[in-house]
Formats: sequence, structure tokens, C-alpha cells
Amino acid sequence: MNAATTPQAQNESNQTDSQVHPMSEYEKFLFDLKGFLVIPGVLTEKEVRIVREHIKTYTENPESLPEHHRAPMAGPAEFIIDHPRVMGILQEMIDPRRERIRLESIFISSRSVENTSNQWRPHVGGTNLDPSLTYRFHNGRIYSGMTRIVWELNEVKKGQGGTCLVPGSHKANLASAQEGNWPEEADDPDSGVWETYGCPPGSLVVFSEGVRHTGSQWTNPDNPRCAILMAYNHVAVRHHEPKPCMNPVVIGGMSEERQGFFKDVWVLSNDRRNRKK
Ligand SMILES: O=C(O)CCC(=O)C(=O)O
Repeated sequence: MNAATTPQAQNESNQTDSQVHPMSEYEKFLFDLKGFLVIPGVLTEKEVRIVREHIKTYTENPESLPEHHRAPMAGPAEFIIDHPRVMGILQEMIDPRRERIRLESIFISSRSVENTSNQWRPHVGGTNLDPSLTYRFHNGRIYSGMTRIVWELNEVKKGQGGTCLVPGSHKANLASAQEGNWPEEADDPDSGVWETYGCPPGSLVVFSEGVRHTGSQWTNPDNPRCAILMAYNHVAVRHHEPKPCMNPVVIGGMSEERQGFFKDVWVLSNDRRNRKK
């Protein structure tokens, strides 16, 4: 079994810090350099099957699921919220304290050769001062705002439909999407600045939302894309309006520990006895 995986796909969590799989120094180096990272084969075959089946039922026949399982990250797929590999990344990049990390948005990405709608829509990029999209390096550590975790549940063949990213663009100084002056020529898919990846099912792609990125046309006829894209952020900021699937019934059905990822946007408790620094 991959050292980065949970022992089994489970609905209940008793997660402790010992279930955090820390990033290696090289992973941190790569993430800071490029703004993204691909970690192949994080989930076991069984875990991939469980999550994929849940996504299929949720997409095709949601009424057949108990109400509190009607979300991509609910029921048998709940374990992906705080998978040890994900926590190792978020606690390194957002905040070492689990209670300061929020899951703020989620969606499923399905692409196939039949879908010919334009997927090439580059966005973000450049040093970003918006607190929810910021990226900084200070006192020896990364401070990333919105951090995207992509679970690729099917094989991705390189250059055939995975997310495309411009390495280093989260730190670019001479252009900024926020200022509206990102060079058009750099957005050409053949400009030479884009990078993408291939990976087996169950892989993790992690990127700072501040990196310029886009979806791309799926041209692999052997399998469609089946991915879950989750946006985490520091608990003091929020970029996305909550998705309808992030509702009290779904959240209330989760383990108490995981419910903490959906709390409101605040850090300091009114209850001063429980005040945390
Ligand atoms: O679907 C993709 O590959 C990219 C998704 C995207 O653009 C985003 O997360 O903002």
C-alpha cells in the first residue's frame, strides 16, 4: 500500500496529527518554484473505485443516495477531505493549525472527447494582493491563500486534457491578471509557457489558485476525465460563495472533525476561555 494512503476508505474520522503525511523538502521546493505539484498514485485502487462510484451515483442518480451523502466529498468519499497527503500539504502551505483551514468550494470536472465546448479559459496569474488568492514566502515558509487540490480519478495522458498551468506565474511581477495586463501572446496554448501533466488514477494535483491556469480539451479517447476539484483557504478569508451541496444536512452528516472544515469565516472565538492565539 502506498505510504500516503488511508488504511481504508472510511466514513468516520479520528484523525490526529499522526495522520498527516508531511511534504518532502523537494515537494516544497517545487511548489514554491512552480506554484504546483503533481503527486502520482496517492489513492489505492480500492479508494479510487469507491470515490469514482460515489461520483457516478451522485451525478446520475442523486436521489438514490441518503440526503447527507449528496455531495462529491460526502458519504464514502468523505475521507478525501482530510486525507493525510492533503493535510500535509495544507498544513505546510495554509496554516499548521488544522482549525485554521477551510474547505471553501468543490466541483466535479468531467471532460471527454465528445465534449467540444471551449475549455481553454486561462485565468489568474501575477503577484496577487487579494488576501484570498495571495501567495507569499516569508521566514522560511510558504503562505498560500486559496489552494486547489485536484483528485484525478481516471488516467490523465500528458497533453490530452489535464489542467494546464504557467509555472512561476503566481509570483510574476511584470503582468497581473488582477490588473488586466496579462500578455495575450502568453495565453496561446503554443506560447511555450504552459505546462501540463500525465498521471495514473488516484493522483493529486495541487496548485496555488494564484498560478495562471486553465482547463483544456480532452482528446484521450480511452477514458474521460473524472476529477474532483477542491478549494481550501485560510479560515479568515473566503473567495467562493458556498456551493449548494455544502449545506447543513451534508455537513451535519460528517464526522465532527470534518465539520470543522466548513465553519464560518472567523478565527477568534467569543468564548475567551477557549481563545486560541
Ligand atoms: O478543469 C480544469 O482543469 C481547471 C479548473 C480551473 O480552471 C480552476 O480550478 O479554476
